Amino acid sequence: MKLFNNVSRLGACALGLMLFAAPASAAEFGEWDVNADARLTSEEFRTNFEEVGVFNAWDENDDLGLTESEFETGLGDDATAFNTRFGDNAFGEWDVNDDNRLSNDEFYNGVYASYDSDGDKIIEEPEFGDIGDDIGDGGFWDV
Ligand SMILES: [Ca+2]
Ligand SMILES: [Ca+2]
Ligand SMILES: [Ca+2]
Ligand SMILES: [Ca+2]
Repeated sequence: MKLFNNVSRLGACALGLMLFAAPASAAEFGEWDVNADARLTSEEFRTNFEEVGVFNAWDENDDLGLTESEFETGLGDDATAFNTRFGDNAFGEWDVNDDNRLSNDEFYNGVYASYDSDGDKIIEEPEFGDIGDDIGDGGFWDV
């Protein structure tokens, strides 16, 4: 019985260390997946990605639209990493109505579709892995 207690205490201790080791700022799939069904819908994605604050930070004149120039300024030095991930015409592809301006909806839908690499309208955990990296320190969504 004593041995069992010691073993379970060790287990709890290891679990505590693992939780402690996870960087607090990294985006966690489990936290974004509000209803815990292992699928991120576009609504779950948008709610959480809005909190990251990219769109508002990039929208310099606060008109709720991103011009190509605001978009490029927002990316800054991260443009190369961004283009490697999404191709060099993401702005054009996301601008669905071709008015050379990304609305809120166009931006979030475009970002969501870009991470949904198998195109099934759901972000699964493997697809989410890139989001965590991109939001983290030095990632292109690090605002
Ligand atoms: Ca979900
Ligand atoms: Ca703007
Ligand atoms: Ca547009
Ligand atoms: Ca998917």
